[in-house]
Amino acid sequence: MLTGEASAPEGMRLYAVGDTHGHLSLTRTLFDKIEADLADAPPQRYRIIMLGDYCDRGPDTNGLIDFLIGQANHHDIVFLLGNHDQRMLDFADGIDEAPFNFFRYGGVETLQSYGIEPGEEHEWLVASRAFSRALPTKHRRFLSSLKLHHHDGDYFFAHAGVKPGIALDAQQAKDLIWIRHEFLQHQGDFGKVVVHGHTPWDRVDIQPNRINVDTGAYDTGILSCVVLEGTEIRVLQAAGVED
Ligand SMILES: [Mn+2]
Repeated sequence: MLTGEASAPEGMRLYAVGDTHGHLSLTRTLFDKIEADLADAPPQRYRIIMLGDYCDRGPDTNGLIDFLIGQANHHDIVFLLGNHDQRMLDFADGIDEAPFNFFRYGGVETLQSYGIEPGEEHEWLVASRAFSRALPTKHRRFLSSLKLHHHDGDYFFAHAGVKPGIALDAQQAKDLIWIRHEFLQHQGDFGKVVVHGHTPWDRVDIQPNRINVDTGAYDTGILSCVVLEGTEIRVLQAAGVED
């Protein structure tokens, strides 16, 4: 199934939001736009799919996770797992096999948003224990509940993508949250159109077999959402500079 032919379920509008990376204010603005879009032309039903990577890099992972947990009371939302979210949870549990990667890819900002002084990389276990104590139970529960993939109609949603040649329902976790080139370079039909984030692009990238919604909010200040309804594809964006 390819874009243009692929359809959301009858009567259902889907909103898929790219990597938010601790940017609370941009995420709030985008949710305002989604709510305005819903009010403007109410669908029979709708669902919001968050494509993962809620933490790291941006200034307020703590506030963003609070906000997202709260939004689940107002909307039908599916929260997918990103590689950064998995690493955040692993760091809090002290089981990260490469803790330095947590520091080097935006984890310092995550720790600071929870009031933890990161300290030196080689003392990571101290920060890990402090983080574990500071992480609210509801945040830990949120991170532990994130899903690896989701599908609605002819669309399949995963943080990073899928491994070509493997059935969508047989994909491995590491590919769903980490894969890049092998997926991005694949030209063939995956069976459903894969909607993903993970690899920042200069715009929402609508390809025949996949749609990349990650516009690198932490770097560009642009957070994007693709709106899928019938066979139609639209884009909503929030833009701004934070802190
Ligand atoms: Mn990612």
